[in-house]
Amino acid sequence: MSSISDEIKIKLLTVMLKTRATEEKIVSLYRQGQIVGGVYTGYGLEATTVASALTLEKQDYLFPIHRDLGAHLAKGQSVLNILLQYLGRADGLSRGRESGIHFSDTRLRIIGNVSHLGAMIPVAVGAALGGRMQGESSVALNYIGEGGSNIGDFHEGLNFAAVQNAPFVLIIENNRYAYSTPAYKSSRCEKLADRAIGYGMPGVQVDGNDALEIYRIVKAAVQRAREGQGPSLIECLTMRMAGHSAHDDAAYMDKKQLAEYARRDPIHLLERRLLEEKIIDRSYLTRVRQQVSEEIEAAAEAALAAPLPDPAGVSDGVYA
Ligand SMILES: Cc1ncc(C[n+]2csc(CCOP(=O)(O)OP(=O)(O)O)c2C)c(N)n1
Repeated sequence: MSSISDEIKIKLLTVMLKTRATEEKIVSLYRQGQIVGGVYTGYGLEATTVASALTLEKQDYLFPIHRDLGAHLAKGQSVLNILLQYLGRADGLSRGRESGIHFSDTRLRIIGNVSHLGAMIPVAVGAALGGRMQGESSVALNYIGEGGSNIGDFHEGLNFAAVQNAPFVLIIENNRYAYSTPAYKSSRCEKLADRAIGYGMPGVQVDGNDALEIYRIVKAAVQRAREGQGPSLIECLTMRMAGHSAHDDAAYMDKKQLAEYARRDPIHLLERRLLEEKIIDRSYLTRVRQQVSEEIEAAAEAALAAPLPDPAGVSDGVYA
């Protein structure tokens, strides 16, 4: 397999840093009462979401779920659009109709999720098939939590993808908890990736905190799909480093496991690798962190100053 260029490694780190800092800003705005509705962070999942989505080309479809801000940013979404969305502004991606979870951007081929976990898997397989029917060389990349992977749509979607040889890749974000339910209470599988055997497709388990390994594995699966060799299932083994959402204090989580994963923070792991490989130095790191922080502060200022939707248009875009 081809090696990862220095340029991609730096991009991985930059988008992961931007993801973490944007989510910290969103949580802070939520605590100030500026954001209403749920805030579901991907703390600890930055390698999984960013490294997987960064393998995509422009023509590919991204189907993220509720913890995948990193995937939105990796596919080219701006921090400003994300903040306009969370703040319910008129120029937000949902025109102020919704907060931070179910938003799309069809210009970037990002299709947001509905709340029903798993329900987007067959839809994403449909997009993969639709692309092929229209003669595109596109691939659809979709995500599901380890909890959501126990739902019927998971089975139907993957079986259909396999039978149709669809250009489709599904990532299971095994972050060990589905709300307060630990993974061992929702599945007896030793590895969730082994479920792929039942569908007749490749299934791989990967360290979900190792951005470079995820990039390699997902890139190969995406390439395979693009070349007409069918779908893949990839399980990223990682850890949700906060409660289910910003209103959840995570008191039920295993403190030892959290401490273990804190030592393996995906951003710190990648920083260390790039420093060791002398691709970056400490001053570069300080600079890039500063740039990210300035971009987020400027976006937050602009989004807070942007107008809310006009109440007169409340029924616009409502079908029934
Ligand atoms: C079909 C369905 N059942 C229940 C819920 C409520 N719910 C929302 S998120 C969540 C936990 C999901 O856990 P997991 O799939 O592991 O993803 P994670 O949140 O851990 O990333 C639940 C139960 C839902 N949205 N859809």
